[in-house]
Amino acid sequence: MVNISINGRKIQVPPKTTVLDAAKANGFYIPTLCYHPRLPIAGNCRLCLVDVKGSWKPLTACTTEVWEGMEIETDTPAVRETVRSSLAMMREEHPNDCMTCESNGNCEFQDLIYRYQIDAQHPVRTLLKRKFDKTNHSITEPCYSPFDNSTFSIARDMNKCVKCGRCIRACHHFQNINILGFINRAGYERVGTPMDRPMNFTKCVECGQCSQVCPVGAITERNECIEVLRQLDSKKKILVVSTAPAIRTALAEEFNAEPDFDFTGKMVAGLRKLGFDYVFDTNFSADLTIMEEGTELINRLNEGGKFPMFTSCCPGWINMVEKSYPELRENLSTCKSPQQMIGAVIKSYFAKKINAKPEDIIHVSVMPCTAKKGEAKRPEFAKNGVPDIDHVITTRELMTLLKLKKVNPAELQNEKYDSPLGTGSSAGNLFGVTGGVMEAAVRTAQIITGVENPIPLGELKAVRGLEGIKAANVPLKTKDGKDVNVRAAVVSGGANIQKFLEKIKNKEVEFDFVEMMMCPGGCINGGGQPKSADPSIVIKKMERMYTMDKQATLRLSHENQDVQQLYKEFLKEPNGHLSHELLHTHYND
Ligand code: HC1
Ligand code: SF4
Repeated sequence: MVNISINGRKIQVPPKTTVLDAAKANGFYIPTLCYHPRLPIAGNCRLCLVDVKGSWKPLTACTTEVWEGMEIETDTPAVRETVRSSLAMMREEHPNDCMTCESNGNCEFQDLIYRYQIDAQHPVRTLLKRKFDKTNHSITEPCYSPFDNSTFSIARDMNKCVKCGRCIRACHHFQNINILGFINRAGYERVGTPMDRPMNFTKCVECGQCSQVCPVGAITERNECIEVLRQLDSKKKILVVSTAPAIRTALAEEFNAEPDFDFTGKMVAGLRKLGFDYVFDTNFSADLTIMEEGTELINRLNEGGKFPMFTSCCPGWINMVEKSYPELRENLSTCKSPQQMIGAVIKSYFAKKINAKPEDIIHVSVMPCTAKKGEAKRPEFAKNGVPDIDHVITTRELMTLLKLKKVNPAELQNEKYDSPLGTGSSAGNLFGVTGGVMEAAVRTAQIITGVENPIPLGELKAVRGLEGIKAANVPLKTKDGKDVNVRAAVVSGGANIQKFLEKIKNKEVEFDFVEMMMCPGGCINGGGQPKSADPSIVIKKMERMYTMDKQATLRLSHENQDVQQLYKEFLKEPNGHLSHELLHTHYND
């Protein structure tokens, strides 16, 4: 251990601890902006300065490791004034539109401005970009377009950017897609895309990991709260909401529920209180996906087809294939994602059941993901101009709606989902965590193909956990009763996906069935989830998922009675004619 003192208090910390970590672990406050517990250190905002005895200048706490006998002061007048002047400079460039900013009340920069009492001293400057006139003289004029709404998923307002660089590191470190970087120089430096193109003209997959770590409101999801509020208030249409697997665990964390408390009933009650007429479960259509995708896999094994077969429920992954790996399109399962399956079923089967026209129904899908917004807007997911999903809101937007309408789900009694699309198995719920789609598929496929000793529930441990690339061998049977060994893999996070595909391309590894999720850890860590400074939040959500599975009575997708009823009354059989029309899709050039 290393002996140090902070503000006169003697403490011991392990060697190689940074001053910032030592201070945090012992309850001392040091301001930060570019630091994020899940990202590599950058040390570029210069806010975490501390005075260290013997050093002629203040040091950045996030980049400095402790040494024996180090004497640290975190709040000297000099440190305080330096932090204040850095903040004042940033404040000078920041717009004054907190009242309408999506991050109002949940903004790290706003918190710092309050804490250090930085008044607006000067008029706010608009973002500047150096241009050259015909005589090649440098002139300066307002930036051509600081806003980028070019995708349906992500909004960027570079006027609000504080240049912390977190988004750049997230896009690089988690996804290795590298869409964002600092462009221009000196006073004109800002975050931009390659060639300063709008995001939809880049290889951005719309995962939203950049928005997850943005400390202000510079990168956010394309917010649809206003449209949803309008629908809720006007009550002109039949309002249906469906909830993704990873929403209930996220809300449980946001409302500090006990680790083994299932928050689903309270979430359903909260959504009814907001004004939705029907509350359905995307876990239902995750089970439906298992029926369709499992059948597709078994058909490919029996009749031949492209291998490895890749799952198709993650829209970030689909964007990545279409933009960067078009040669893999035929390897993708043709199944729509559970979001789009429930969308199609609501506007057909359910609409018929309640004698409504598809256009009379407004379907809002609550997702932990920003790319789901873009997915819902694909032209192939609309019929006669009526979209299967009308609005996708992220968990963050749902939190905003609950706050605006003063609904606190934690205070409500548990309520049940509506029928007939409200039953979901815990296998379907596992879709929300990396490895979960594989686990659910294996459970059902082993039973349906008649494997003698199926892996006991919860024992397919090789696909559990937060590792980026996982593999397992899964025994299945072909239709003529032959034993086959399916080589399964599970990959999450864009950086891992790229490494994995490189290995496949070089024939270093071979697989038959692969689950792909763009966000590291899967949807529990989606780009639309609430921002959190707790680095263990993903582990907590994952453990909740597994606990919910252990506690559930319905743990197999094919035993879902609502799914069985849908086939009996409407679809007839998995991969049948109507299923193909409603539940399967194609991929774009
Ligand atoms: Fe997901 Fe999925 S699990 S993609 O991670 O297949 O977003 O939660 O809803 O569609 O079911 C996300 C989560 C989600 C779909 C399902
Ligand atoms: Fe990168 Fe994802 Fe952000 Fe696009 S949405 S810039 S891919 S982190």
